[in-house]
Amino acid sequence: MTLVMGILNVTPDSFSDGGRWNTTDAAVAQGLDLARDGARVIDVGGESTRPGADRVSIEEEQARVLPVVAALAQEGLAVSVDTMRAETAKAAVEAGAAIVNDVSGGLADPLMPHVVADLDCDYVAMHWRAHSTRMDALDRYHDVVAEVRDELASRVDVLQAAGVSTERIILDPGLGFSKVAESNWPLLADIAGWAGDARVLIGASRKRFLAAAIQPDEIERFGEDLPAPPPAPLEREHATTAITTLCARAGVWGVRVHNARAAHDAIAVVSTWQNAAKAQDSGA
Ligand code: PMM
Repeated sequence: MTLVMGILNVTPDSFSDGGRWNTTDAAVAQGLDLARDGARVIDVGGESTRPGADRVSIEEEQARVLPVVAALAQEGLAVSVDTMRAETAKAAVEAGAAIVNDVSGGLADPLMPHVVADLDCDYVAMHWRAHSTRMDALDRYHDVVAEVRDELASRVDVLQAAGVSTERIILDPGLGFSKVAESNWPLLADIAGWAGDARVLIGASRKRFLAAAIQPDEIERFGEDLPAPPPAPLEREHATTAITTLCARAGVWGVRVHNARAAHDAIAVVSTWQNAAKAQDSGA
């Protein structure tokens, strides 16, 4: 069954939840709430990756994430650490994290594959081309599905060469990272094929590319047809749940979401439906 990874951004500036869980106590409370709502993994990040975001120092990143990782692990929760830095990954695993979620797939820090190889953890390799300040300049593809697959496959080669075992690697197409809105849909449409070969994680929650799909053409106000404003992050929640439902049906390993309860329920419905279908098939 598809697993829910709950997003816990301990940052002042993430696009959807920035600033809400800015202190250790607030972040830990939110992590516990996510788990109560059905998240099986809590993904703790201390550096925003929204387009245009500047990097934070390693000291600041670690001060944000390590106490939260340690507290949640102590509560018995499975924790992943959302970091591009090998040193932070190592410190977080030592504090109890079970997964390193590296949005750069090891590109941002050349030490990452070697450090992860020596740690007892899983590793999310996401498709990525550049840091937030440059990623929108690198969003051109001839064939987005083939290029993302190839670029990720070469990251897997590097990880394997450093000694990370294949079973430890989880793949993520990196929705919204160096991708215009339309580039994300062929990747999603192809996801069942990926999910057949490897564990796949999908992070679509409240992202901008969803806004374009659900945007009404116009709204009527005071008897006039006006262009509708683009749906804000919180207004993308139902679209996120639709993506979760389709991901569950496609057999993806996990979805990274802000609203764990919505994802949990969508996945439970898919699973119950699929079990009924299987029972019908075996009875036929
Ligand atoms: N997206 C964000 C951050 N971390 N990690 C993975 N593996 N996949 C993603 O798609 C991903 C990520 C950016 O979204 P956020 O600001 O809501 O955390």
